[in-house]
Amino acid sequence: MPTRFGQLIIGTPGAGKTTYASGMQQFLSGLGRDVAVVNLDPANEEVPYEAAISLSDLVSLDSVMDRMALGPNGGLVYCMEYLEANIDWLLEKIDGLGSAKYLVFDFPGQVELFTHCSSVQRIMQRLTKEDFRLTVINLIDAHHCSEPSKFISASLLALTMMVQLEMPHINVLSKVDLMEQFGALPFNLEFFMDLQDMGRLLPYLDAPPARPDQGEEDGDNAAALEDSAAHAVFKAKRRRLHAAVCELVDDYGLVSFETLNIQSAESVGRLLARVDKANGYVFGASECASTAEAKYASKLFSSISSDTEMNAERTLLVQERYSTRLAEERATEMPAPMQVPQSPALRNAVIVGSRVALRGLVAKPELNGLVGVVAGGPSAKTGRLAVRLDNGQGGVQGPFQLKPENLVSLDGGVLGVSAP
Ligand SMILES: Nc1nc2c(ncn2[C@@H]2O[C@H](COP(=O)(O)OP(=O)(O)O)[C@@H](O)[C@H]2O)c(=O)[nH]1
Ligand SMILES: [Mg+2]
Repeated sequence: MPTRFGQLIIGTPGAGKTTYASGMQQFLSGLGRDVAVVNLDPANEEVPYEAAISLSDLVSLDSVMDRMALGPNGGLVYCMEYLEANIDWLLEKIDGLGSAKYLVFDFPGQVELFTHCSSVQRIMQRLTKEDFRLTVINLIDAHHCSEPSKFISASLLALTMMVQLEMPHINVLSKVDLMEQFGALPFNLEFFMDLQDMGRLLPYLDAPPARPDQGEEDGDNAAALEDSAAHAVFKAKRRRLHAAVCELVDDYGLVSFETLNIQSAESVGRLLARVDKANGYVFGASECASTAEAKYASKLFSSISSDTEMNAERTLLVQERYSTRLAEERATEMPAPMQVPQSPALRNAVIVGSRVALRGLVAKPELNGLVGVVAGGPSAKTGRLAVRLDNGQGGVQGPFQLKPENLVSLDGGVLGVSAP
């Protein structure tokens, strides 16, 4: 059998694993990649995707719970141990799917399976031994960002899973499209994605979530209400515990987060580009896009993957899209749209050759986030600039005629403004 590639989807219950498996299946099929979803959650009875293999065909959670007198969590641990003991069943089923399948494994959400019990780890190791190149996708509901203590514990959990599973691993904040509803976050999304210094969350542990620049008025009121001596002791201990956890996570320096809105093809494509890089995906024969739809999808994906390397850019775009309120508050810190110099002599000198990213396009939203080079302009008639976009394969597409306000300079600073 040739090397096979795929993703292992894990995360707490409700984080969006099954929805992700379904969305990723659709995206990959659109790309022309031959994909199969393996449902390893025996409690997942109704799934939105077509499962090529279901663990419930091997073992029934209900009968395990009945016969062994176990609750749902114990039952799931038993099912995973049973799968480990019968791993040949899984391998035969996978072999039966053919050699070129890209596999998406939808796991149960019970965290003890990934932190305390070793069966899942051994199942993953066995698959790796059989020449599967798999990346773990750990989904964490972005809602955790709105409460520092929840986020700190989710980060500790992510670290524990990374250390326990020893696989290529990507942590993902899911449902970022709902971020606006969580209220103001203590820090910008960038902070939660890069996670350079988690200890900065500690001052917000006892206060209701608030931005650093909003003062601590609300926190002071809450503290005044509850400031009994016993509560103060509890708070001090709780703070020390959280400080120790933050230090531990920071010391390992392993945890950072990608973001995901499963309804956005661009967001799914960005994540897939990361996964492909993590497991060294080699484009297979099935990847030849034959239909017009597949050609469009693969073009979009190749542009996204070429762009994924630009970390600052990635964070900026996600932040802009899902956290407009924060983005507005920090507008002064963000790169401004390009400004075109008035003098015709300066225009070409300053603008042509500049690297830019596209944003805010309404008629062609699929181009937002792509990067390219200004090839000419601005047109005397329309004021638009000609931009050639990277096609992700070392070539270019375009030129497209774009308004300066839809372009952000990637060369640093605001183009044109500094010109004499
Ligand atoms: N808004 C939004 N909802 C999502 C997203 N991903 C999943 N959900 C919803 O979250 C809920 C739980 O998802 P599910 O896939 O069953 O989670 P699982 O328990 O981890 O498999 C469902 O109602 C999904 O529709 C997302 O990216 N955005
Ligand atoms: Mg599920």
